[in-house]
Amino acid sequence: MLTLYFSPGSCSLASLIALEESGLPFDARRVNFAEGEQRSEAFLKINPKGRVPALVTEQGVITETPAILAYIAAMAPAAKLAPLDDPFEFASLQSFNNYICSTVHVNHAHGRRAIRWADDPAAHEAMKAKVPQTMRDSFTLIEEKLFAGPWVMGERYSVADPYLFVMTDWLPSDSVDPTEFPKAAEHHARMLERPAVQRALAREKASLR
Ligand SMILES: N[C@@H](CCC(=O)N[C@@H](CS)C(=O)NCC(=O)O)C(=O)O
Repeated sequence: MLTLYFSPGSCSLASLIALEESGLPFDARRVNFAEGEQRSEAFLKINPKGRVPALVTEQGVITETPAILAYIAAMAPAAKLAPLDDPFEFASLQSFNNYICSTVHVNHAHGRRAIRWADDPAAHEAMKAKVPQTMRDSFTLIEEKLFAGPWVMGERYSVADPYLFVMTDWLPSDSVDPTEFPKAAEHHARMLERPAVQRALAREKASLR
């Protein structure tokens, strides 16, 4: 049985949606950020990075969203969540997901976690002030060059879609209006209609009760 450690509203939602799409049996456990549980001794034994998502498998723990998403797709080939049999297409999917992980998510983190990169409060403010621009730059690239449509990779839905969904979901909190990016905004609305997305959001909500 797989166990996903997650926190509502965080990037772990992409992995939660992918698990819901996959049909794999899994358990989901909330890590309570408000209480700093991600830095607790017990959680650091699961993920020494002190972050979610972390996916516990029978072989060990997987961290980093692109790795978790690729693993879920590979473990559930019938769900067709990745082009597993085409090396170029698979690398293209990984390229998109790694861009989100290394750049888009990091842009966003500069607004909330600037303390990771500097000690000077003025530097924190400067990093925060830059977030709308860096998010806009990334979404312009996605909208104009990376998003094939109707799904991220084209005709076939893949694990890139929940990942983009989460980033689009964050835009208002980064002071960016998602409607500036019509393809991403329409994709976000279409994602909300998927039963797997609704189940993942319901799980997040239930975990807060
Ligand atoms: N590169 C990692 C980033 C994971 C990450 O930064 N997760 C955030 C939530 S979106 C987190 O756990 N933050 C807790 C903290 O910084 O204390 C991934 O893509 O999985």
